[in-house]
Amino acid sequence: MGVLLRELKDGVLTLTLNRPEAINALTTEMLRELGRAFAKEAPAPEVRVVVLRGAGRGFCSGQDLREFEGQSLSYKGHLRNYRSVVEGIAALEKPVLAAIHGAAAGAGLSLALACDLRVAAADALFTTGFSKIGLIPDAGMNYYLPRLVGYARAYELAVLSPRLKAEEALALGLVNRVVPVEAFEQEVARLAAELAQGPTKTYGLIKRALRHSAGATLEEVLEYEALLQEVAGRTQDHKEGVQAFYEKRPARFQGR
Ligand code: T3D
Repeated sequence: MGVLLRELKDGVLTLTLNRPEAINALTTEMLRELGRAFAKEAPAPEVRVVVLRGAGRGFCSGQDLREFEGQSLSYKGHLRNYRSVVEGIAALEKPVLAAIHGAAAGAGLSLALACDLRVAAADALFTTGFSKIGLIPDAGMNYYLPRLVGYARAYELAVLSPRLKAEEALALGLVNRVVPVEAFEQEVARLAAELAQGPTKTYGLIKRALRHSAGATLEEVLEYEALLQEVAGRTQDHKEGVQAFYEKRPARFQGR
């Protein structure tokens, strides 16, 4: 079996990091496969949501610290592999859901933060980890962490690198929801199915609008949202949503 498992079912592409013996520590091979999956496989029309998760007892322990043992590493070159994944997630106009159980550490946490939504099992454990080995956060954590939790908390998490339990991560806004361990699989499947049956094209436009707002003025946001609404307002799903409202029934979205 490969280091990245893929399963496509009912519009849900599940990508599973598969090195459970090292809590799915990330290798170059794994990152390249992930980059390819987000750039080449996830954009296919039959995919309507992507779930990123880990095999075995955790989500991801970050960069495999044994991969470059004894070598002098070019970080600039090495981090390009992370960049492709993080940019791939951001560019994908579909929801990307991180399903986190067990540990999410270092660049594993960075990847989870780069996703659009995070569901955590009650046994999840979060740590930035980088400073514990004398590194600064990377793989996009410097972008996402302060945006999610604010500067002071991001600084504290990056510098002191505490181990946070799932409920603490929820209180900080690092994850969207925490689910009991025994209900985790079911809740991930339920949420993924809900997203896969949604107005996919519109979800993509929502992602674009929200991401654009991070670096824009109010005037630019108002301008851009009007532009995107021109597109959303012409989708089949908008028509269907309004029709379903008139007919007092649930909408049947086709994702276009
Ligand atoms: O250098 C660069 O490439 C630059 C890029 C850096 C990006 C980063 O991600 S830096 C941060 C790297 N990650 C870490 O520092 C986290 C290291 N791991 C841990 O702190 C803990 O393992 C966990 C909190 C994730 C889980 O703890 P626990 O007690 O549940 O498991 P464990 O016993 O520590 O680990 C189980 C096995 O996984 C163990 O292997 P063994 O002894 O059974 O053969 C352990 O060595 C291995 N493992 C865990 N994390 C990594 C790893 N192997 C390689 N790389 C890892 N990151």
